[in-house]
Amino acid sequence: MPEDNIDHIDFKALNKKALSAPLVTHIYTADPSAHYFNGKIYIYPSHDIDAGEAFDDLGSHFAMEDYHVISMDNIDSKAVDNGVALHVDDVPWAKQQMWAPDANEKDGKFYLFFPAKDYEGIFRIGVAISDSPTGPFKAEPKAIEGSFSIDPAVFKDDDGAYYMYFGGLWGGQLQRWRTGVFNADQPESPTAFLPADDEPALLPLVAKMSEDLLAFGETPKALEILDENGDLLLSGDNDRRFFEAAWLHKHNGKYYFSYSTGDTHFICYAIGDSPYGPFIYTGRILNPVVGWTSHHSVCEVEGKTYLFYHDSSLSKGITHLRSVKVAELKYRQDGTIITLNPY
Ligand code: FUB
Repeated sequence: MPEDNIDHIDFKALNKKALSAPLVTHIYTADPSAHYFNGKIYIYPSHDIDAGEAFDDLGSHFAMEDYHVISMDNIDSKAVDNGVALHVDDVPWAKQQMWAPDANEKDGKFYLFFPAKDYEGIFRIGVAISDSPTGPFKAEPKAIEGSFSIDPAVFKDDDGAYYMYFGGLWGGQLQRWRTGVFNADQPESPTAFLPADDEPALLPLVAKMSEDLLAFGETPKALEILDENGDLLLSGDNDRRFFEAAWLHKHNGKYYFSYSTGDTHFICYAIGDSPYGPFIYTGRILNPVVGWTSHHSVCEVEGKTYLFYHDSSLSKGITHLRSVKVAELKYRQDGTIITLNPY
């Protein structure tokens, strides 16, 4: 239910038939990256605010300044806001727009990975460290060397290797890096430099992380998402191609790469045999929510799988004021996922 339809929405009726309610209502939260650390659920969301920026297709209205970590003792318990975990003012290289983060744990330390625009207006990805899953986190002085674009998701594989998945179109600037250097031409255009509709779609990136999780351990590689014939999805295949919100999880030994299709508002998934892919497009996880963006994570808690997602129902459709929700996700025998309808 994209932004232009909200005039016709009866929010009372919609909220009644909603799959789930916002986990917290005292602040707006979005882009939930959920993890199960030491028997508790930790959610690393964006913290949405109304900074008075006008709506545009570059996402200038997403002018977030800090992160709060939300924790839950179990899936039915109250969600607790642990306060400010990191503020943009405490990140030396970042100027604005603290977008979708993720976190992970290694050897008792917790690492928050986050995108923000630097002082040249270029999205980079940074790391901040804490001894606690709820922070506060201390940011590294510089962004990850060679990082660009948005929406980092850091997956730990069973062999102990960590991989970062990232990238996002339009305001996420991925299309500006096609030649390997940032293209600053036509700064107001969200769609300049995208491939033509009949060309392969832009791909998300993956890089194994260094041992200390503070750097890429290798040059990021493109993550191939193929159709049923083994061909790359096309740029004009807006219902299936990658747009933003990368996430990786494993189920029964298979790798599931999931993502948002952006302007068509689906959360889709593709399955592969390696953290590097290739991934075969398989289907939809979540149908469109109220609000323009859709962003999620998949987290296993005590033998059940949950989809953490967001919508703009609490703010009555204001696209940059979103709320994090959770619902159980179920697989069929063949490993495909049963699509959720949010209302
Ligand atoms: O929250 C800002 C941006 O909106 C995220 O980085 C995207 O994934 C979209 O949800």
